[in-house]
Amino acid sequence: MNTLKKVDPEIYAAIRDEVKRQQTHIELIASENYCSTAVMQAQGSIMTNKYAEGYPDKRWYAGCGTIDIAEKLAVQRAKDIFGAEHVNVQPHSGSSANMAVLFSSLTPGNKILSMDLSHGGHLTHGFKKNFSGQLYEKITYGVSKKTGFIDYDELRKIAKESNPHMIIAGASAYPRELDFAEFKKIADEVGALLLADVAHIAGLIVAGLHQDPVPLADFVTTSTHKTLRGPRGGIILCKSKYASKIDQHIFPGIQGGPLMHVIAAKAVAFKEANTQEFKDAQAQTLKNTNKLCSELQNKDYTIVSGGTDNHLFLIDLSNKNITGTEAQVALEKAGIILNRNMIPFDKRSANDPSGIRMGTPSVTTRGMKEPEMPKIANWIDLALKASNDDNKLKEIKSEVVAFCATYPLYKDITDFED
Ligand code: DSN
Repeated sequence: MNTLKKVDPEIYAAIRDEVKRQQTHIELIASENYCSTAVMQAQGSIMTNKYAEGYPDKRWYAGCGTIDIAEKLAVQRAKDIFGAEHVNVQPHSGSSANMAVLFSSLTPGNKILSMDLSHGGHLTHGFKKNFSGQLYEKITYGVSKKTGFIDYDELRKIAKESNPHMIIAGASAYPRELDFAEFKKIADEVGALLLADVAHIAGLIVAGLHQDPVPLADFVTTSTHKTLRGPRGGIILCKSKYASKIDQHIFPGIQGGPLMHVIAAKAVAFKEANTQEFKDAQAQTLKNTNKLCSELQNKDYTIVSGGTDNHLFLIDLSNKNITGTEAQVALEKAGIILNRNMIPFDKRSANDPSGIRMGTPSVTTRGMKEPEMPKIANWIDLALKASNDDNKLKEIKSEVVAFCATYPLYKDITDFED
């Protein structure tokens, strides 16, 4: 990055320091991952220079020949890994993908039945300050207070009482498998459209390790950078009958020129996802999450729903004399990165909730396996117990940094000079 260093030393330094941060911390944010160098090379390419409004072979500007090759590859590869009838790879994010689906099928005032935010739902599923909550009426379902699992009987009851136009199956902080077949049954019973937002679990679905909504749902959306391990972005999968409506609602509906460098990077990620190596990594993610979760359970931490079926879990800290925010801050001082999170039926606010969320996609990509999970659990436990002791947190951090050095990350792109 010598050119960048000369042109903009401040941004150069920020990137250099971020590389160091990623290399020296244990990353447990469930929605993050480390994409490959090949993905970043495509994303950092000259495709950023090209305007390509429209779709392959139907562009508004000249000079889109090579751009079309990239977008066609991205679309075909996404179809291959998900088995989808139609794919739009242009959404700039998972939020844009959801916006286009909602705009394509609902009119303002229509009802959306989606998961309560504090039970694990997402902002774009009808949160009052998000476009989705401003334009549509949100009705919520949630998890059972007793089990922490989605209560499908209650969901059916709410659906029958409220007659929603659309049901959204999907979550940002739900540690259990989503029963898409049951969602589909309920949607059909009340004549609602079904949107499956699989942002968190897309990689697991591609690997055949989670129930697949693609044959069932009218629309499936996902961001591309979580378990899927691509560049930051989104895609929409749908049945052929919705193809032109979806395409029009992305462009010209809510977006202009597609981010062609990102679409090229998505194509690379989808190629990588179509390998045994990717499937093995997804299986290892499940093993690692399960192991980390049970280690913390053995250390007397309360796990929401009693465990996990996927890449993440939530700890309820309400019996631990520490809030989610305090835990997040203490853990960062110890070199462990995760996020505070509301837990179902939380008595505290979103700003300082009772829980923390963690997941293992990043540490798995880094090469860590089950034997490493007790070490991480131990550091988490020590840091939470010493949350007010900066010296102890510093001591833990030095162990974490030494540990991380044994799992090299982005060695091929770290020719930074100080
Ligand atoms: N912000 C993401 C997450 O952390 O789950 C969801 O989009």
